[in-house]
Amino acid sequence: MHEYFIQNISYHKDEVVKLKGWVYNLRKSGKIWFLILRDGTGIIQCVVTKNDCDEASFDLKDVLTQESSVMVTGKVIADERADGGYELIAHKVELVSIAGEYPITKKEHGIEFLMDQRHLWLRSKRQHAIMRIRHTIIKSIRTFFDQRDFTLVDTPIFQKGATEGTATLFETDYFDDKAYLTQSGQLYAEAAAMALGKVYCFGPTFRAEKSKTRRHLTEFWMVEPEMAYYDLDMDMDLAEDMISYIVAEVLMNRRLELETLERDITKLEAIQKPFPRIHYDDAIKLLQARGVDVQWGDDFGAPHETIIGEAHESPVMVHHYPSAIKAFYMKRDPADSKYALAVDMLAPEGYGEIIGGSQREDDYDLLVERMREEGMDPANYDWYLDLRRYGSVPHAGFGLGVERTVAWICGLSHIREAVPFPRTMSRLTP
Ligand code: NSS
Repeated sequence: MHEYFIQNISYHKDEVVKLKGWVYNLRKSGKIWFLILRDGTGIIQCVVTKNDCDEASFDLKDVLTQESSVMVTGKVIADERADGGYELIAHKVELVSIAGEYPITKKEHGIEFLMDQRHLWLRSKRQHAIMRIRHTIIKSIRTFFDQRDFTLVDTPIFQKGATEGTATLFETDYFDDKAYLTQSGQLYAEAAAMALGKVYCFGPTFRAEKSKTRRHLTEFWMVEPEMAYYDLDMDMDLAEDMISYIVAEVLMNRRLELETLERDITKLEAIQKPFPRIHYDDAIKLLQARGVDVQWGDDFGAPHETIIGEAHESPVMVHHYPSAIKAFYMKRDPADSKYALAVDMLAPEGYGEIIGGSQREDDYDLLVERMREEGMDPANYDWYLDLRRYGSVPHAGFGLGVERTVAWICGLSHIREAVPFPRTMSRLTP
């Protein structure tokens, strides 16, 4: 069986091929009509005339509607004027299914309407481009880790406790017990790193975010590498290498899609290693110098991250945050325990935090002390504490939010377009 796709059409110049897809648009002018066909890989113009095709095919012009499904057999012709450089001289058009009046038209629609129609909106050029870039980002993340001998370890979605604070936990019944949807696979990835050295988990994570912002989803995808015998500097090196690799892969493989999105490609090309590494204290000074009302010890919000990120062309890594504002599992700096060996990577152009990571607290007593400070019961984390009882080693890792990365690389103004079917505080459908 041979299948033909629009994206590979240049290999079939002057051949007769059969394309299967949907009517993207239709233009009629008397003895000739044009069927703009999309097949999921691309869009091509099919020229339909009485000379080249049978009468039944020609007459479909009065029947076909936007998004009707059709199969078109015809000859591939190179034509410089055509979008993509090729068009199809149709010999036969076969109707598969006629589409009812399509809700999404050329006129401007409001965002809530489009979100309600998300299952159909995905067929648009713009959403198609975003989904293909998302695919390339995910694929390049996997390739990056696979090439470095990381083992993929899948972590559970039902969990007994919090990793990133109790405020954003989603609770669910679990037979006679309660369970929470995972906020992060990290604690399990740490266990796996003690077994396999270098691992990563990659899956959906859930947070009951009550804030409606352009950066928050309640369900998002995260990749979390975790490495035995890594310190904070090695962790930052890896994060920087990974982001450079992702951006390079998208630039190499998804130019057309970036152009469809009218992305300023020079901004992505400007991303070069080494990324700036800024101590938290210096980030505070930078903000204060710009007139921001912020004190040592404050956590950064979106406006702060935007200002720090906009000061540089490449993503910025802010490290050594005060341990009081960071998670219990982060190692305190042995040189000065008011700092955590933590890092956040902030994307340029105001996109804010895309990565959160740290060296982990590998000392049993200090870890228990931090848990108590956070009001956690160490008994609930006994299995996790075993990792410090049996051959504890320095180790580090980070988490990259996939949708924030997609939003930044695609240049989207809101995270909701970065995932096929977004989940937010106010959206559970479609
Ligand atoms: O909370 S994080 O900063 N860190 C962790 O979850 C660690 N346990 C990761 C690790 O070290 N293994 O979240 C990591 C990233 C963050 O930088 C964002 O890019 C993304 O996850 N993130 C989100 N994306 C979309 N929506 C929401 N609500 C969200 N929260 C975090």
